[in-house]
Amino acid sequence: MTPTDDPRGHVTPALTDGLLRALLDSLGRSGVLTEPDDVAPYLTDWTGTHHGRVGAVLRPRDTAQVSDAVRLCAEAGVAMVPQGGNTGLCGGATPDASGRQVVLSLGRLRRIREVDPAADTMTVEAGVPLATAREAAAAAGRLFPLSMGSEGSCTIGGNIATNAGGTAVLRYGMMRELVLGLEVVLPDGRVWDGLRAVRKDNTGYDVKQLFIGAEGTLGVVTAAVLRLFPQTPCRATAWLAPRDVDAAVAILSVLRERAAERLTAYELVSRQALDMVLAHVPGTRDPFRENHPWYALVELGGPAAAEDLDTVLEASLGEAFERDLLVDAAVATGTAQREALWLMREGVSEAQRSEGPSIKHDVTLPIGDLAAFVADVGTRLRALLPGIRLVTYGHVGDGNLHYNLSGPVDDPSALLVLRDELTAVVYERVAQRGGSISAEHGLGTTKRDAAAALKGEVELDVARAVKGALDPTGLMNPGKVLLT
Ligand code: FAD
Ligand code: 2HG
Ligand code: ZN
Repeated sequence: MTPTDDPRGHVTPALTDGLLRALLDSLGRSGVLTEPDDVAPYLTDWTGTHHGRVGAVLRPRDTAQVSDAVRLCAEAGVAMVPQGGNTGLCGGATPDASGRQVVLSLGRLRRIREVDPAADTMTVEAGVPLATAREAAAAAGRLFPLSMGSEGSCTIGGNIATNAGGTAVLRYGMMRELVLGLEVVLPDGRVWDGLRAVRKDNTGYDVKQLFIGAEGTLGVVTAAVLRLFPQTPCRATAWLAPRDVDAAVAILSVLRERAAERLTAYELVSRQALDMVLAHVPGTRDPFRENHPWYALVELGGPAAAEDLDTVLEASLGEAFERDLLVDAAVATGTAQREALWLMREGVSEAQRSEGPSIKHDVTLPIGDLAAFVADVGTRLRALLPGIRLVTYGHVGDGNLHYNLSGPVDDPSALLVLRDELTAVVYERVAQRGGSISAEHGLGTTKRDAAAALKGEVELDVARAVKGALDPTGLMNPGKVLLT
């Protein structure tokens, strides 16, 4: 045995011929990939910055095969990296560089097991893409509200493992609030059938919550019971130019007061972010004649019989203009315009990726602190790296900013030289205000150590105790979330 690149120097054996034969017997030829071309798509993340190697990629078809694969790997001492759609932004689904781990892809667990519109629940397997789950709910006349730019590729299992957020959290909450029950393969291969579909269940520890947001470090999610909601076929959507970030926050209060639970999304986009979208995302066009420093996307949604949403939106925007919070507004008049406005928001990640290296910060702060954060931190970052591009956007209604950085246009790579200094400025301010350095993307490897530094020993002890109890040999996604 030779050491892996596990930061603690843990030693894991390579895949033996015997293990590979046993895996082939259980999963079949299409369930075990070893050829370089076949495994390549599983080895690099969406950002293109995390790369790994593997002994094999395992592609079980159902829960029984996941259980077999996990048991066989656990008995052989081989570390496993669960992977769904591979859209995660923190390196959590990428294997290490040793070539001794396996990726356990859930991509073939794609069954919608049941949709129960009367009970407002849906039971789906982990590899179902989020968009497919939403479509299945819609076909039954219901809404599964989780929504994000990656929904065509990310999976329900990945959404659960990362406790994903997205653009509808304001109204429906994060994935944690949308899960009623789980089926999980534990690190020793046993299956926990916790597919309960009831809303009230106070029978001791809420075990499912341990696996939500654990980023595959405690077990493999194979299926889930999800909550459904009434559909919101009526929408009113507008692209706003608030006077500044404080005004954007004040407009949110106006919208909350007037639209109440019909407010489904409230997103912020800086001019820098919009410039990148307009440059790289086909079909986007600035609806305003003049440039503004900040934009907000607002959407109200409700059932067909609801009071006219347009009227509520217009009244809210009218008040915002009167109070001098709003400089300009464009209200979508139909589906095509609505989709065009959403593209300007959801295209930012892709557009920024086209502009070279970036540093992603996914922070939450008390919402009243956002304006001061943006002003102060921006000044300090510009002093450290003149020409730095602050690609600020995100779910302002949740106090969650994607405070992303790109390097100067004439030297984009200069950013990475100063990565630690720039990040320290952001994290220092987040810590001062009691915020979080990962609002919705998780920790993976990129934020693992920074999060540990911000947490006290007591909290870390609790986390290590949970990990040690469920995964005593440390083979389930080692090195992610926390070092044991
Ligand atoms: P992967 O990337 O495959 O895995 C992510 C983590 O979950 C890894 O640690 C992996 O080991 C673990 N995992 C995956 N499946 C399982 C399983 N079945 N059991 C146990 N562990 C598992 N995120 C947001 O929260 N909000 C957004 O608005 C948002 N927008 C995005 C937009 C774009 C363009 C992109 C590229 C990403 C975006 N993301 C967003 C991030 C990402 O899509 C989410 O984190 C998503 O939940 C990851 O799902 P996945 O299936 O791709 O998981
Ligand atoms: C979003 O809200 C996503 O668009 C992606 O969470 C953020 O790419 C990012 O940094
Ligand atoms: Zn986001």
